[in-house]
Amino acid sequence: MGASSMNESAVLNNKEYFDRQVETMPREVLAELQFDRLRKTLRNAHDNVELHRRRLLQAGVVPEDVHTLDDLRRIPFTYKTDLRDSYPYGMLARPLNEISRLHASSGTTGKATVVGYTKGDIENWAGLMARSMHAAGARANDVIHNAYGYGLFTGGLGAHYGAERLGATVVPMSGGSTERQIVLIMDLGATVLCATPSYALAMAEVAEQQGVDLRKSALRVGVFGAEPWSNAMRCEIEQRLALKAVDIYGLSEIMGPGVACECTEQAGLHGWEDHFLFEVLDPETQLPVPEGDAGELVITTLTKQALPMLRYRTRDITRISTAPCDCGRTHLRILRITGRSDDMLIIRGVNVYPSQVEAVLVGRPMIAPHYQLLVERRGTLDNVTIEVEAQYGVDAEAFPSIARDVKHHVKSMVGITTDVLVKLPGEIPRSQGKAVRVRDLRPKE
Ligand code: DLL
Repeated sequence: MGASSMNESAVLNNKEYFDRQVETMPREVLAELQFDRLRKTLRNAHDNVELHRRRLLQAGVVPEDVHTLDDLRRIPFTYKTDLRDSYPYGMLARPLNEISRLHASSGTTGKATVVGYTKGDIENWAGLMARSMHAAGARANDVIHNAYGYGLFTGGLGAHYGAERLGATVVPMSGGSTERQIVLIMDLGATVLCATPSYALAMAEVAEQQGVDLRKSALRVGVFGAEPWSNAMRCEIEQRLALKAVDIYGLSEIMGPGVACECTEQAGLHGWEDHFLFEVLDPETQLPVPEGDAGELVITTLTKQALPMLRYRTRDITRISTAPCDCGRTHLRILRITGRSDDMLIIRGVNVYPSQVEAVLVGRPMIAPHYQLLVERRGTLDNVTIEVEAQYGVDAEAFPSIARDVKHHVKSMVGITTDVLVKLPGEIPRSQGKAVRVRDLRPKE
């Protein structure tokens, strides 16, 4: 059965968008489906994308050589730089007249990466987003307030199409105009909020300042992602907004949001294995790590037409589990994305991700859950200053003891010595999309 016909049957058989046959498929059957789709993907990539053909040739692999899923190891990797180098259309496996949409991510350096979708790709994406939202607890009778940015970023339109496919009512809000977002959440009776976790928190804060209690809103579920966030942050958001906060993952190079999403068990994000192959590799040796160990997530698409990706090096660091989930879904779980390997700081020999510091900060007494890490070079050593913010009403006299408390806990729980600067309420910039957690002032090498 093709992916789109499966989606249709899901809609027809079950008004609530849950495809039991696919989502609870025995893992052996899932592996057969993956293998079949991998062969087709390899053909598509080999026949239609010069870069993949050349790489496969160099590796001495023709698509027919792949006889089991383990043969995946023989397939060369694809990197973000490949997309940049073939800017804008060099990696598309379809001519432009078959491409119905483009998205792009700006990134911090160099040219944007452009990604393309056929009509069929958009259909599959909407289906996977609807599946993700359903797993998160959203239903056809929900009002979904979508505060992911609309435009070239995949968040806005990805969630929008998913919400429509689910059969829900979607409010296409995009990011920004925070006061207005709050008015509309209350007035339109939104039951599901889609946003980055940092923006969800910024909304809670603005609402509190306006004297609006979002805990009394109809919000029930939050579908939050696009940036790393800690469990401490989840607890904070759940408490401030009185909803169930669920983690959603994706990246534009692979599709956009909906590559993986938590179910209501909140015990890791189900990676949708009928559409993607997931590996976790040691970034140095490029060999698989034992299940449960941390490594780099590498993804191969199985159904993408316009932009097939072979072993894409996401740079995202995570762990996976194939253990059964209490929800009954058999698709593996990604156990939270700790961060990107590019964001890893090495402070006097200790590897640290901003999210590890966040886990210590959020929920500590007298500080608000907003922070930035300032990284500087002092002599030959890197130095980190953690900028935290005092909660409203905290006396400045308490700042030195707050700083000592934070410094002590970061040292004992993360293992790095830092400076801590306590700022006044509201001084740390709030995000409307992906939060900036690190300001790196080290000289560029
Ligand atoms: O951020 C797609 C998305 C939109 C996902 C809305 C979820 C919700 P990009 O802009 O291409 O796409 O950025 C992808 O963001 O490689 C991760 O580093 C990071 N990321 C995305 N989701 C999560 C998450 C979208 N749940 C990059 N946890 C990825 C941690 C995440 N990091």
